[in-house]
Amino acid sequence: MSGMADFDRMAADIRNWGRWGPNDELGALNYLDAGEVLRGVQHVKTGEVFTLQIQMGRTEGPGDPLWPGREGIKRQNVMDESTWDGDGAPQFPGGLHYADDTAEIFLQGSTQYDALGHVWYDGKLWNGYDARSTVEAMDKASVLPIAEKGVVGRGVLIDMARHRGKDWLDKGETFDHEDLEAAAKAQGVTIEPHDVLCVRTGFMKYWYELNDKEQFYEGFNEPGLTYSRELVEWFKHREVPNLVTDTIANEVTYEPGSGVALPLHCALMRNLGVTLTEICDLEKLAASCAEDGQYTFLYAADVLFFANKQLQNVDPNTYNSVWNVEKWWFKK
Ligand code: UVW
Repeated sequence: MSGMADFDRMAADIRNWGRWGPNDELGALNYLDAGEVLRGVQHVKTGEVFTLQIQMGRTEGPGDPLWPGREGIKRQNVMDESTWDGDGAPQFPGGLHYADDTAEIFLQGSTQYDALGHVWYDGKLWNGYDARSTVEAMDKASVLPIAEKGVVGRGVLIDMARHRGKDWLDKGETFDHEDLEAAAKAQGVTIEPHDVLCVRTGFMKYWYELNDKEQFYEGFNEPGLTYSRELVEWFKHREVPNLVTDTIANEVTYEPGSGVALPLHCALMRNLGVTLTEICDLEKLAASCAEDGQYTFLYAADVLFFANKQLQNVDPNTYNSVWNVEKWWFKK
């Protein structure tokens, strides 16, 4: 494989375009129907809740992990108690004061759902939409349909780092569907059709514990899943709706054979309609799964309800345990 043209030839026939009609903007999230929500609920056993979103806008330590070229959040207070030090502050009957702040942020600069139209090649997005539909605002396959639907179903965690006896995988370290199956077997769990597939590499732990941006970005090449025709077929036949990881881009950055960057963004997102959720904190969830041996849970994510724009921050939560089902909330 020498480039995207060859890649296209190899994967062109493994597509879900048209499967949910010519106007579809949800792709494989269509698999997550009401029955799948109820299937997920069956895996709530203890009522523990794990927030998978990383903290945004950290100023201490290495800050927030970002894809190279993106900038961190710029937050500023526009109203606080000092606003009332001078004249001109708003006055309310009863003397109310309040604080407000604004933020300028790359919406890809924290835990995020990629809109299905986020990545493309050859002038076509998911379902065959014209790539020109992304100009200025994303008219097709934006994050809006994902926010309108919400993402709820059975989640399964595959802890690849733990499976390999490591705190985190190395830069450029790869694994594939067979490794996922082997890790699942070792964990005593089965990856079932329509599972929200969460994969821990430990790379977010590495980011925070290394606490050295220069070293982190040197030879930037995240660990992760790597492209093969068989792997793409596996995702298609397993009908995976959503891939969730603790890396910035959910796959090894450069496919080792060809050097092609992020081929799975194309093969899974653009061609199969698999939604990608990136920069998640899977540490506490993984520790809990290892402790009680339960690697399945109810997964629920609320995606920012933006008008037809790109890809947004989210707050994906998992619920791992029973009777307190009424405690789970889902906001969109
Ligand atoms: C790119 O868009 C390059 O990566 P990500 O999907 O991680 O935001």
